[in-house]
Amino acid sequence: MFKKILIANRGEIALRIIRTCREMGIRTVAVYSTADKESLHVRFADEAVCIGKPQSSDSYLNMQHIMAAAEITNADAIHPGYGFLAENAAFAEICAQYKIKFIGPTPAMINAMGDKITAKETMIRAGVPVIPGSDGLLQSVEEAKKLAKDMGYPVIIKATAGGGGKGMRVIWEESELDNAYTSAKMEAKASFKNDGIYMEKFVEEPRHIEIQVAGDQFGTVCHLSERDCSIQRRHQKLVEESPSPFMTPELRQRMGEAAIKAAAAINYESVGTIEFLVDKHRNFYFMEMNTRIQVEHGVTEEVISYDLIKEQIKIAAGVPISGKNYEPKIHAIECRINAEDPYNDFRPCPGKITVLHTPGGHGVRVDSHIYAGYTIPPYYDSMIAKVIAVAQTREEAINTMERALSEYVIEGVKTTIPFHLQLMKNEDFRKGNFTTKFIETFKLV
Ligand code: MV4
Repeated sequence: MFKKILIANRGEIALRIIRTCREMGIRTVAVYSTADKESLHVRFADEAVCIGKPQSSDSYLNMQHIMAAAEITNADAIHPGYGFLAENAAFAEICAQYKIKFIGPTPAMINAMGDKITAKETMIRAGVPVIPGSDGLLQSVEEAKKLAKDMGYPVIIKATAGGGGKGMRVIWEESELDNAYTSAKMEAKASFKNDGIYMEKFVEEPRHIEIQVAGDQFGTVCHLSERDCSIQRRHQKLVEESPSPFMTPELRQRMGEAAIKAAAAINYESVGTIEFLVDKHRNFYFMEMNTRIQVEHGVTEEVISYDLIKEQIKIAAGVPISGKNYEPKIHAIECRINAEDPYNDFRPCPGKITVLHTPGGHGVRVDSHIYAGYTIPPYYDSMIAKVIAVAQTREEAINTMERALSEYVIEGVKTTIPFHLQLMKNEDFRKGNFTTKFIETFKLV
């Protein structure tokens, strides 16, 4: 097992990793920017190294500084968390060169899933259902027009280097195609330095359901059931839950098998997630694979009572997994609390937290790095806490969440707590009657 892990991240996920390391008897090294000097991850780690100025590019994305910190502290592994360098194949490669274990998949696995067309082709070969569309990259607008006509509108154009909505265009009729083609290509080039785009049939009002998987260094792959992440706003997830209210035992069986096939197709090693779009007829299609631990991993941890960070560290250290699949017997729901003003287009609200009371009690887990007197810096993501409510049934979990949110006091900055409180009372939400379009029409009062 590793003796010392450097955590190349900040905020709640850095704390989350430090906590598991402590339980496993592994020493920890925090890295921090000058803006994060007073952060809890710096205090809770055994050692801490400043890696640069506040801008991410100068600190949490600065590979040279992070490797220097790992060298001087003698860390034998690096945990990247999520975001920042978590899906950066070049970083995983540099770790290998330094003989420091990157806690995650190999660079080849990251690349196999990072390029969406490559990923899709791999999935077709593995027998995982994908959304019908172009055979690889679009070569011309004429080709795009012909394909769209053949498939029938609406269609969607996506960037092969994309993900998370950048470079995406939905096209409802032929007259929109020229513009969409050109602007998607330009946006892809500007965002990813790769202007490759492809086309798919547009699936209307789908659900986003993802399957957590784990694979070890010996070829064993298992699934750890699903999370429903349909409640999103501008491709930012707001609420995640497990089990999905749309799930059936039969669908879970089929999606679980497909997720295992997907991960096994690239000999996946580490924990990861297969994202699926699910249409109203319960047809499901591979969308992308996240080759990292995700923000919402705690939902799965609660419903199957399983420490995913511990599993990820053990897999990286060469410990075999059992290979057993898990399914949820209880219900967990997570609300992401952001320092944003939900009454003002979710505008970020960095600043000092003057008063704080954190909820607790039966069935409540709060993963957060904030404290009274903490100043949220303006340089990073605005997520400041995740509240997870756990109960025997979905209805009870929502009731627990409502109770927990109503106890939560954060003064000094605006937060998304009022938004979540109203969402938990919404009739359609309570019925499990929602798709990825839900938030577009949800009105805050
Ligand atoms: C789609 C789609 C409908 N049809 N692809 C959004 C982000 C990127 N990962 C893919 N996305 C979508 N791809 C086809 N063929 C709808 C979306 C989509 C979406 C997906 C999941 C969760 C929220 C979403 C919000 C808008 C669009």
